[in-house]
Amino acid sequence: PFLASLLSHPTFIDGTCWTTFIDDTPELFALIGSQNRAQKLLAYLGDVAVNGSSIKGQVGEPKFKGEIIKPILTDSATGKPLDVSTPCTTGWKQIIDREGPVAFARAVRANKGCLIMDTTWRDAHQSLLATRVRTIDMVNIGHETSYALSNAYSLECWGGATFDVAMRFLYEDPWDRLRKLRKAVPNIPFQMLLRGANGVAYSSLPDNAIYHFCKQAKRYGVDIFRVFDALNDVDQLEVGIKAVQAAGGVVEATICYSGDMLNPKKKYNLAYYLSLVEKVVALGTHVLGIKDMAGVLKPQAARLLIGAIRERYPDLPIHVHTHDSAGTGVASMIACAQAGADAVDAATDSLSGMTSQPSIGAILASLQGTEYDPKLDLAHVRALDAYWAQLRLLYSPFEAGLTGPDPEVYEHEIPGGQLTNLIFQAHQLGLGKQWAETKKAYEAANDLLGDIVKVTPTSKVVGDLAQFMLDFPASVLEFLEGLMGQPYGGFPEPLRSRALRNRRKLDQRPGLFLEPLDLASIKNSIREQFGTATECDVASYAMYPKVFEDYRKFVSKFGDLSVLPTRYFLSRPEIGEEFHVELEKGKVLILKLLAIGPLSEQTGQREVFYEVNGEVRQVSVEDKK
Ligand code: 3PY
Ligand code: ZN
Repeated sequence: PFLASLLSHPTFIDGTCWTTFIDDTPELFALIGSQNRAQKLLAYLGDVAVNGSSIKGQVGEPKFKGEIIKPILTDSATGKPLDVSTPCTTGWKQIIDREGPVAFARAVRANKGCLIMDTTWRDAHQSLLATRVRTIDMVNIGHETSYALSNAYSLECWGGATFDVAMRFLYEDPWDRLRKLRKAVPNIPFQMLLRGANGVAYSSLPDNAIYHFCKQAKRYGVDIFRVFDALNDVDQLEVGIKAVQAAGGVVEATICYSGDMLNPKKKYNLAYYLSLVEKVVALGTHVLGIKDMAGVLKPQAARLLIGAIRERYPDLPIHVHTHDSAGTGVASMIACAQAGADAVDAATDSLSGMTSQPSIGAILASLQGTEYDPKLDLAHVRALDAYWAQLRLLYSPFEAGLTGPDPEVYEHEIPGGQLTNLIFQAHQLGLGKQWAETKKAYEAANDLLGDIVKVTPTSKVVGDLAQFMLDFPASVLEFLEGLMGQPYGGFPEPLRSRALRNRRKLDQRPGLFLEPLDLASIKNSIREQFGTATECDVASYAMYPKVFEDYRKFVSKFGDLSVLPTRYFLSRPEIGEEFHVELEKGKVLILKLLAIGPLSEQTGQREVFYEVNGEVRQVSVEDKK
């Protein structure tokens, strides 16, 4: 009967794709294996009840345990609650679907205000909550979102780290997420982050894999593909661009912004960016993306950069991405809008700020009534945020413990997502000092690598080198400090300065800087500790204080073992075996191992019996096995 109803179902006959079919017609599948699934679910719940969750990265319990209250959107025309039982069906996606990517780009450019991409479903939680927000929590607010953000440029909801994390830590299928979200929000363009020739992975894949991936992504719901390369390597970027073109998606080829364009001493200047834009445009992009992954695009630089691109390419839509790490995100996005950007990124207020995107409410309020007005209903956007405010607390076990903006990002340039991770690690280790050092090391590692563009995966390269530099082996640090003398030709620079950071540098023999030892007080201290002290002891101590102390403690406990034949020093005798030890001239012990007693459960010890010069003796020994 199942097969019969399946085959006669109109959607099936229709030829609608299989997976969507399963999703759209759950009633047919409800019974299959439902018992099996319940059993498995119970097994999971039982496990959580006894052992707690084993989701990686979870620290403690959620701060929010009540029922999540869903917001009610008010129809501004009637003042009545909006009916959200079905999703909103009008939005920018209609233009993409009906007229294609080129027409969409033209319409975006012709649009008067500055549009908003909402990052709440991707970058915001990737940057603040370790990418842990689950599909169900987005689906549950899907219909409301379709109304509140119906005039948004796009909803970023896929790609970046979400793909990996969904499977690895949340035990979810990212494709299933895409399909479910698509169903809940049919009207707003869905945007994903594609790491150029790396796809959503951390290094290059064969071209056919990228083409295949983009085809599926487009098919199951992605409309706009933000394609970047972590080194702004145009050849790498081209693979992604071509793959999206082949899939029929909107190409948002993206250049990554690094450093400080306003500083003439820095590597990446306006000419560099303009030449990149020229190449990207030549490859055929529908929209130009500017990706400020660390949040270092200062308002003044934004004005200059966007202004210059706008002047050269009056018809090219420009979409700017940023992170609010320094606290200047809102100001920068307003500057972008004023300089001619067509869309900027923002996140719901409760998941905005710091390493996430700037607050959508703040940007809307700032642009409201101006010629750049994004034309979103502020009351609806606030209502959505009431939901996310609860969710932020529900996901509190994944908070990184950020406490405020970090304008030092202008120096260390750590991308938003990575900054959160590094802070989290430092907090977990309880190392406030280490955190300051990590930032400095990151900066130094970037310089050593030639001041590269830093974003996944190159940001990890810099981060890993920085960790390594924090942990230079002691011998290397001592050598570089000058404690072993001066090498011919001097020390290697800039390695020396960067490795030593705040440590001193000796450029003469180290002895010149050492305080003389107080030999008499060393002798006293040895005598106090161990009863006797000779000048030789003092000399030993001066060379190896710790080793000397450990040696003397051992001797205090076991005596002088130098007289013990090596055979018995290294292994135990057989039971009954007799052997001799000459303690001093003429003073010989005749020893025989008699027995080893059973392990005492109470003390964890065993009694060992020896015959010493004809007498039975016993010692208690802790069994360390
Ligand atoms: C990613 O690649 O995941 C990023 O968010 C880069 O900014
Ligand atoms: Zn980002």
